[in-house]
Amino acid sequence: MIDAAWLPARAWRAIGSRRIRVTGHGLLVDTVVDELRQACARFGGEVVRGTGGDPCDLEMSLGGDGSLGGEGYELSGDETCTVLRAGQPHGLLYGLFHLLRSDDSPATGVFRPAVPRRMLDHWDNVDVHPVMGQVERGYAGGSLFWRAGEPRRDLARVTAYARLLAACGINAVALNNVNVHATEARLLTDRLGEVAELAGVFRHYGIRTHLAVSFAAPVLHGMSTADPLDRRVRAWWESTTVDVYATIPDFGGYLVKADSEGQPGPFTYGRSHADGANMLADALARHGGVVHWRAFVYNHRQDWRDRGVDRARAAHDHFTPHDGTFRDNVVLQVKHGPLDFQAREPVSPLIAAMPDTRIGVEFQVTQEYTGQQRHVCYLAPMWSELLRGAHGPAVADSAAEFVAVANVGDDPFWTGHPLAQANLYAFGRLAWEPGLDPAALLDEWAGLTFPGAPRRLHDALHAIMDDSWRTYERYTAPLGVGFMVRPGHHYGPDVDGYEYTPWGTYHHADRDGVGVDRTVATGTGCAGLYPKPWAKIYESPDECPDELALFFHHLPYQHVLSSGVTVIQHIYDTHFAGAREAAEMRERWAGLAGTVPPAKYERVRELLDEQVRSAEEWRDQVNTYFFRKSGVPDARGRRIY
Ligand code: GCV
Repeated sequence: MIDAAWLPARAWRAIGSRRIRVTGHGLLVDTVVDELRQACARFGGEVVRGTGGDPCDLEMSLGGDGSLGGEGYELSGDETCTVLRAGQPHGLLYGLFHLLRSDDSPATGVFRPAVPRRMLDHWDNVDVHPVMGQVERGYAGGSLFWRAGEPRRDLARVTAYARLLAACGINAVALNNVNVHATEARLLTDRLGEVAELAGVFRHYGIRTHLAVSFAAPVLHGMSTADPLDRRVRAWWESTTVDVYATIPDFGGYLVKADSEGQPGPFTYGRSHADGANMLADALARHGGVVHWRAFVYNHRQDWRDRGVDRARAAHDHFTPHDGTFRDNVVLQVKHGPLDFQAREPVSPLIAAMPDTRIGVEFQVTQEYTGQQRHVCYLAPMWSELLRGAHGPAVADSAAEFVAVANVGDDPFWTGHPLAQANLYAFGRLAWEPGLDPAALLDEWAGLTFPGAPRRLHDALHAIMDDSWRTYERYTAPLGVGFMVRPGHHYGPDVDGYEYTPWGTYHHADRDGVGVDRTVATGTGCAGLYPKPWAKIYESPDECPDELALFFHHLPYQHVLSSGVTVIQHIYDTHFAGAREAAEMRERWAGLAGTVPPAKYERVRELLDEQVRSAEEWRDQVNTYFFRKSGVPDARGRRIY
C-alpha cells in the first residue's frame, strides 16, 4: 500500500466533477490529461481535447506571448468557467496542482516560481553502507531507488513520488549520495541504464534527473590522475558526458562534494575548486547541463585546543576568493548555515558574499539534527525566517536556486513520521514562493492530506506543529551554540560529545561561561564576514539576537540576555518549557483518535512517546551539565538532577 500523502483521491473531487477542455500537446500535457481523466472517472466529470464544442467549466490551454516563462501560468475566469493558460506544458502541470490545493474559488492572477530550479538531493547508496546504511541520514527506511546493491524493479513508488514532488513544485532530483562510494561511481558509466530508467519516470512529472559523481571518477575508471587541468582527464569527462546525454537527453547535470570529509577533489592536484567545477561545467555546457558544486568544505581534523580555527568561517574563506571565476553553468551549493543544519544557526556568511556566483542554498528536509523523524519538528518556520532574513541577511535575496536533502524512503508513510511529510511539502512550496506563510502552508498541506477532516484536526495540527521547531530548539542546544548531540548518529543529547574531537563543533563551556567567541575584536572574526548592518549587530553581545547569542559570543552565565533573563536561567527555563511542550503535543494528539486513519494515528502516537522521553532526557542532561559547570541554582527552585 502506498500512502497517498498530499494527493489522496478525495482531494480531486472538485476538479474531477467538471467538464474540462485541454488544448496543447507534449509529454506533460499528456500527464495533465491522465491526471484529469482519472479524477473524472472517479467523480463523474469529462475531459475533452482540442478546441471547439460545448463550453467547459475548466479550460486549460497553452499559448500566450512567452511572458509566463517556462513554468508560469495564469488563472482567470468567473463562476461558470475557470481558465488556466500556460506558456509551456510545465505551467499547465503546476496550474493543475494549484487548482487542486485551492478551494472552490482559486485566486486569479499570474503565478511564476521565484527560482528556476527547485531540487531534492537524495543521499541514497546503491549498496548498503556498513555505517550509513542504504540511505545516509535517512530515517524512513530504505531507498526508493536501490535495495542491497540492485535497482528496484517495481517503479510504481517512484512514479507516485514523482507525482507528489511535482504537486509541490520540485523540478529536479539528484538520485544518489554525495559521498560517492565505488558502486555509486558506476552509475555514471556501466550502470547508467539504472539512472535512465529513473529519469524516464521523473520526466513524466517535469523533473530532471541529476547524479552525484566522484571527482576521482577518472581514477576509479583506470586513469592515473583526476587533475582537472590534465588534457586526458578533461577528455574523459567530455566523452563520458556525451554518453550520458546520448542515454538521457534531458539529464540535469553533476553534483559534487569535493575535498570535503574525505571525498576526493582538486586539492590533491594543487588545483582550486574553480578549476574542478569549471572542468565539469565545460563538459556539460553544450548539453545544457549544470554542475552543483558543494561549498561544505572545512577541516575535519582540527585541534580542539586551537581557538583560532573556526569551522563556521571555512566555506566563506575557501570560496569567496573565487567569486566571479565559476562558469555560468556552475551552481555553488551552500548549506543555509555555516556549520551543519543545526536547529539554530545564523545564515551562512558565504551566501551574501559571492554576488558574481550562482548560489544554490541547501536546506535539510531529512531531520538529521532536528529529531530524526522521531520528533515532530515542522521546519517551515525556520526556513521562512532564513528566507525572509529575520535574524540576518535574507537568503531569498541571494539565492539563485533552492536545494534540499530529501527525507523519504520505502517506509509506508514515506517519511517515517507521518507529520514529517509536511516538511517535504513545505520545502517545495517555499522554493517556489519563499514569502509563503508557514502556518498557511500547514493548512494547505493538511487540507490536501486530510480532505474533509473536522476543524478540530486542523486546529490540533496547528497546536502541535506550528511551534514544534521552537519547542525542539528549547529542549536541545541553547542560544544557537549547536551540536551537543551524540557523535556519529547524532540522535539524543551528549553535551560534550563533540567538544574534544577534530570536527570543529564546540561550545567551550567552562565554570564561568559558555559559547564561541566569533567576534572580530577578540574571537575568530566570523561576525565580521557579514554585510551591514549584521556584522555590527553580531559583534555586540547586547545587540546580537538572543537566538544566536552563544553562536557569536562566549558569555558569562550571569550575562543578561535582551529577554531580561540570564544565560543560565534561560537554559533552565527553556529546557523545562521544551520538555513540557513535548508532553502537551502528546496530549493533543491523544484527543485525535478517529479523525485520522488508524495506522497514521498509531504511528504518530508511538513516536510522540519517544519524543517526550527524548525531550526529558535532553532537559535533564543539559540542565544538569550546566548546573554542575556553573554552580548556579535554578532561580525557580526546580529539581535538577
Ligand atoms: C552526506 C554532515 C552529515 C553527513 C553528510 C555531510 C554532507 O556531515 O552528517 O552525513 O554527508 O553533512 O552534507 O556532505
